[in-house]
This record gives sequence, structure tokens and C-alpha cells, in this order.
Amino acid sequence: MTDSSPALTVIHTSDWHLGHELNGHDRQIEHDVFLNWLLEQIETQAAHVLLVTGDIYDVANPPVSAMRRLFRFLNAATARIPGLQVVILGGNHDSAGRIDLPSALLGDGRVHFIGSLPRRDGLLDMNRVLIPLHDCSAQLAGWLAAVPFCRPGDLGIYSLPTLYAEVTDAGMTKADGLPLILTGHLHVAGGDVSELSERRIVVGGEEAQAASLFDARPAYVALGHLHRPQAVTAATTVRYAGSPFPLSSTERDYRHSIAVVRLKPEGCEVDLVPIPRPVAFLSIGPFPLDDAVTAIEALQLDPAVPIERWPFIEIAVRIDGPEPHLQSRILAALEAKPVRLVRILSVRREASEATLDPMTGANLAELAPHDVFAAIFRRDYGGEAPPEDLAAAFAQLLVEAETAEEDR
Ligand SMILES: [Mn+2]
Repeated sequence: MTDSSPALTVIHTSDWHLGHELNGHDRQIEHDVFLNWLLEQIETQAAHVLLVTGDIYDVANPPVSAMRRLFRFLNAATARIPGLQVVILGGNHDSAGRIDLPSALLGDGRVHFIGSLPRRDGLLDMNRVLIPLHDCSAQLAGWLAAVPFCRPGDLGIYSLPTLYAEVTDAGMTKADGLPLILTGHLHVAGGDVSELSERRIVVGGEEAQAASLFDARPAYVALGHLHRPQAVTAATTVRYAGSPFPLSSTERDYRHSIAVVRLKPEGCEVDLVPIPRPVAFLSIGPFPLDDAVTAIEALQLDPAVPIERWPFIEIAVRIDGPEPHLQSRILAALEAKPVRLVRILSVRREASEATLDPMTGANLAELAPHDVFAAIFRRDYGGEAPPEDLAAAFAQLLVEAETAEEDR
């Protein structure tokens, strides 16, 4: 075949976290700017498919405003772009059942919600996992294998490797020479994890999956979960689309983008299109307290900007000992400034990553359950890390506790 016009153009985006709040500040303006921009991109890139790989909402029980925002966007997108197909997958922040819910209304239409792994009698329901994709002349032009985030209890007789092997086999058979897109919401080794906003995922005691889950046959593997847009080294093109904007201060330097994936007979081409950022993310320090206060006072900011667009700010203060007035002095300096505080970090002069003991960490919100478990084990029993079976039991318990909390 010599025709190099794309058979299919797919916009891959992820981790929208609709309903997100950053230290109590809402992100609705940023979501609106992103969704309006995305609508234009779908049109200008002449996309046939919009794919969102999980964490569409920030929490399992999202506010009505977040659900309304999604439904209005889908309505506008499908009305404005004739023939557009949309696939939305469940992530670990989402309630699988809540994501699945609209599919009862939508049936085999253009919008697909896959919150939980489609199953029938314990086995994968390939009729629902595999979604046909059509080009602008409504010709079948490819297939998409919809695999949402899988909790250990969702896998049944499968492991992730056997699940992906079976889905890839069935997808390749169905595709019969047309390109296959494989999807997932999981942490694949080699991906870059942000410190704060991606919850740890543990499957069978394993923190991250190997990129060998994906072989060379799919034309493109679309992943969600990590918020930094990035490629994963694997046998085929594997990408995290990343989130539309920073969801924690550790993500403020990411170059957020959407991936425009053009599938051609000879392979796939990916263009990253940077997402405009309507709200700036500032950071000061780490400085000694006096210098941090001076730096805040020196900020030149436009007072006419509406409050919902005020920049976010993180302040890092270097400390030698107790600083009882740290918080109040920083807050006082910020008072007259049109900025929204995300967090104040106290950085000890001597602190380094290697010597940081999770049990004496200053901030409870930043402790990971595994590290606390390992530290308590070391304290009480000395020396080594917890034995494998105990670690696996703890991992299982943690997943159950988190799942129970989310599904409430
Ligand atoms: Mn996630």
C-alpha cells in the first residue's frame, strides 16, 4: 500500500481528574479551558476517535458538577464532530460501576464507557472488550481493546500477563490486518511516578508491571495512570498520555500534552500537542524563612486576574530548628498577594532522601502505607524488610481497604 494518509487518527488523553481540588482550590476553570481546547483539537486534527485512559474523575463519588461537565463535553463533541467515537476507561480513582453506568443507555453507539473489565461467566467478554473503529467514510479501519484499571479481585482466573496475552490474541484475530490499539490504566516499570498524586497500585504484591506485557503486534498501546506524558520502552509504541495539567505541586514542571496518534498501514506516528495552561504554578525556595518572606513580598502579580485564575504557589523554607512562626509569617506575607497557596514545605538542612525515615517524616499526608509498614516492622523486629508473604498480605489488605473506601 502506498497511500500514506492516516487510516485512523486517535486523540489519546488521560487522567482528567474532573472534580479535583488542590488544597481546597477548585480546578473547574482549568477543566473548562482544557475541554474547550480539546474540542477544537478534535476538529483541527480531524480525529476519528477520542480515547481517555482512566481517572476521568478525581474520586469514586464525584460531585454532580464533574459529571455534568463530562456529559456536556461528550454531547458537544459528538454533536460538533460527526462520526466521532469516544472511549472512556475506568481508572483507580474511578468507581468502575459509576463509569459503566451510562453504557446501558448508550449501547453500541459512538460513546463507550468501560469502567470494569467486561466479563461473562468468569471469562472475558471479547464482544465488549473489542470496539470497532471507523474512518470518516464509516469504513471499519481498526480495533480498540478496552482494558480499564483492574483491581486484583477483578482479574478472576487471569493475571495481568495472561489477561493482556488473551486480549492481544483476540484483538489481532478480530483486526485481521487492520491496526489494533491496546489500552490500560496501570503502572508499567520505567514510567516516571510523581510524588504525591498517583496513588500506589499493588497487584499481587507487585508495585509495577513489566513492559513485556505488550508485544510487538498492537500498533499502539495507550496507557493512563502516570501524570507525566511519556513513552515506555517496549516492543511497540507504548505511551502515557499524562494529565491535562498539574494535579500536585510536584507535577508543575511537566509538559502536559495530548497524543495525536495517526495509524497508517506502515505503522503509527505520534504528535504531542502541548495543552495551554490557564493558571500558572509558582514555587519559591527552598530559602531561609526571612528570604522566603522577602521573595513573596517581591512577587509582581496582576491584581486584576479573577480569583479562580490566581496562580498556585508552593513555598519551601529551609529550617535549622523549630520555627514556631513559620506558618504565620508565610501566610501574612501571602495575604496581600493574588496567589493560592498549595503547600508550605519545611526542608531541614541535613535532610536527604537516603536518610529520611518515614516514621519521623513531618507530614502525615506524604507517608506511603508501605513505608510505614516496613518501618514498623524494622523497628519491632530489627534489620531487614518484612518477609515476602507478610508484605503480600499487607498489600492485599491495603487494596481491600482502599477499594472498600472507594466503593462506599
Ligand atoms: Mn490512576
